[in-house]
Amino acid sequence: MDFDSAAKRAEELRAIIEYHNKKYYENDAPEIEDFEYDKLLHELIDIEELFPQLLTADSPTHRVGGKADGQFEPVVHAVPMESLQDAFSKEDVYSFDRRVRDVVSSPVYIVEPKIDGLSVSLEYENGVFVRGSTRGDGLVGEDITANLKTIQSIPMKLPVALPRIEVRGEVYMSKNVFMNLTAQQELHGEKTFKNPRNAAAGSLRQKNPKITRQRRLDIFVFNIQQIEGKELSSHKESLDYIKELGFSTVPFYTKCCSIEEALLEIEKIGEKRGTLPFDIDGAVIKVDSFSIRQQLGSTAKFPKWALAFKYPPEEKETTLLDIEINVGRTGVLTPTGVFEPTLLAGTTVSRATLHNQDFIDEKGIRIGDKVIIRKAGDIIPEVLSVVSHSENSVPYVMPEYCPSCGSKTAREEGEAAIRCLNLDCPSQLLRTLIHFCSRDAMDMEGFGEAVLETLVEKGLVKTADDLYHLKKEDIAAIERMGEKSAANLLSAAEKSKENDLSKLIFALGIRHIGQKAGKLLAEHFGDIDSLMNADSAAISSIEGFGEIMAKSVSDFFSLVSSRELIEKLKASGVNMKSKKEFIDKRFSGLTFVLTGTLSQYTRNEAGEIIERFGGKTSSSVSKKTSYVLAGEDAGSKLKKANDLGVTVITEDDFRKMIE
Ligand code: 0OX
Repeated sequence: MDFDSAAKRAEELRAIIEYHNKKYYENDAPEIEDFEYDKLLHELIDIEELFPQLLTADSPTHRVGGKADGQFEPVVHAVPMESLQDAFSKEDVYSFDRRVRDVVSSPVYIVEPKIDGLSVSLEYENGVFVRGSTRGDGLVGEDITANLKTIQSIPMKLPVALPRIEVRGEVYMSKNVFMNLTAQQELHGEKTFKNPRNAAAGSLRQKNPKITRQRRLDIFVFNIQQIEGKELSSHKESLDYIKELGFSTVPFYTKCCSIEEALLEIEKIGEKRGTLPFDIDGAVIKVDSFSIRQQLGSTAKFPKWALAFKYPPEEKETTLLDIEINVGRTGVLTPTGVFEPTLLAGTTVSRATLHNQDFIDEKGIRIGDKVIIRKAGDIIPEVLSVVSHSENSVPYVMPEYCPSCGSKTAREEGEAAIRCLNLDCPSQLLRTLIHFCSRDAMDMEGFGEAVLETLVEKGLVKTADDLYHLKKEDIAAIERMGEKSAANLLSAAEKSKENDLSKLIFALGIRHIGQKAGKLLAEHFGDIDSLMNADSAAISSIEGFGEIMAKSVSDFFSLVSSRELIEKLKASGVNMKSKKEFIDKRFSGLTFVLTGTLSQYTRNEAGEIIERFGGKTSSSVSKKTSYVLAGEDAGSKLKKANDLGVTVITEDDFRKMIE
């Protein structure tokens, strides 16, 4: 490479790396795999080594991590949290060993997995946890003590009251927790995290520790940064000691007496990789003896006594046999690639989402293609690229008609998704029911996906209301469902009738309306009728509601099918009122008489609204009557009101009074 092209490439690499740094460290939303990022960084390091005159003071190769972004209090690390030098080949490992052996003749190494999470420091004084912080740029991190306290495996008090100890570990989210979180987020139409590492990062940097607690993070501790009150002379000894203190230490750390042994251990960890319940992105080799570590010292960026061997993400070639279309709860058609089953990073992969038409077009994916697949963040399989098309193949186009109900599909402007517009589409029904019964919605225990699928297949459930009319014998007839389970389901359905209105609103699965919005609507309107009759402007006046949410609610209730469902649920005895005390008592001390035929409310409904606002209703008109609400064909009561000079109001007047 000549100087000019090296200079050009270095400039380009710096711009690309800075862009991805921002995405990774500050937005928790990386666009490329760590492995690809590392390769870019190493390409730049190589150029800077070859042409030192190209090195700039602000080169990303000088930085070890992200900048603290000021959301939390800064913490200056007493002992810098160094990063690790990366190795991508056996050759890199051998040259590390040679550098170590320049200083010591037969080094002992410890090999441990490199957990793919976020490095944190935990400080204890007199055996009590006093502060926890992120690594930040290695010198200054952020105080996240409150969030770290939600992690069960971090001891708040140590069995030995050491005057001072600071340990370093990696906070991670297990693959299982990540899958459940993703499923929940998808169900609620929320944005999902790309991988467990990003989910852990997003959860750890929450301003509200309650959210962090729900995310069930965990930690592996792998280093003592500083300690007073105990002498330790090696890494192995220190890991054994912190285990004794009650920390969850990095698993299967192994002593290796030569670099060959260390390489074998790295290979062993690599083989386990796909089957572990947490993500690892490599293995770390560390010199065991602290005195030799001291002799070796550090460069400006990393210790010379440790090396991170990075495993490449496993990639495999397979054949795309078919593209299946699933219709989601909101009617979105999602294409799923079906592959020749292939063993990849510990599990057999036969399906992967192809996201949408844009993704398919960008990659040029066609049925019959030879494709390269890999697991993003080692969990979710994805198509990386197309190797070749099969003979006579044609570009894939998403269906114009819904594969489930045959209705026309459409792509909304500015959206990547294609939707089925038919709200009664049966595919949407199952998703709708799963959501309706879920814990945060109507919380109907036992009505899981499999049970609901059978109930829908057998034609026993066509709307959410049918769940309240199931008969014990219908349920008991389902395979593996005994009388007892059937009884449990019926009682779960019965119990859910008492739920607060907010849960019902959320359960209806209105687009853009999550749990919190459901609560706000319930508290603001008090009952379902007031909400159903509210127009978009009244809804958007609620704090926290924008026009899109408001329109979504009014669109939903303008559909005959939605209103019918509400009426049916009402008739089945489902609670339609907010249990939160209604504080607006604008009709306090007023008495209303209702007469004639009302068109917008039943008499009962109007009466309930008046009472909720603190007013009273009476059946006869007197001088004490405050208002007569007169509908069509009002007779004697209207006349009496006029005779006594009592104010007569129309339904429209009434609507304005309660708005
Ligand atoms: C990990 C991990 C990270 C200690 C001193 C320099 C690097 N992600 O699992 N870092 C280290 O070592 C530090 N060890 C690990 N296992």
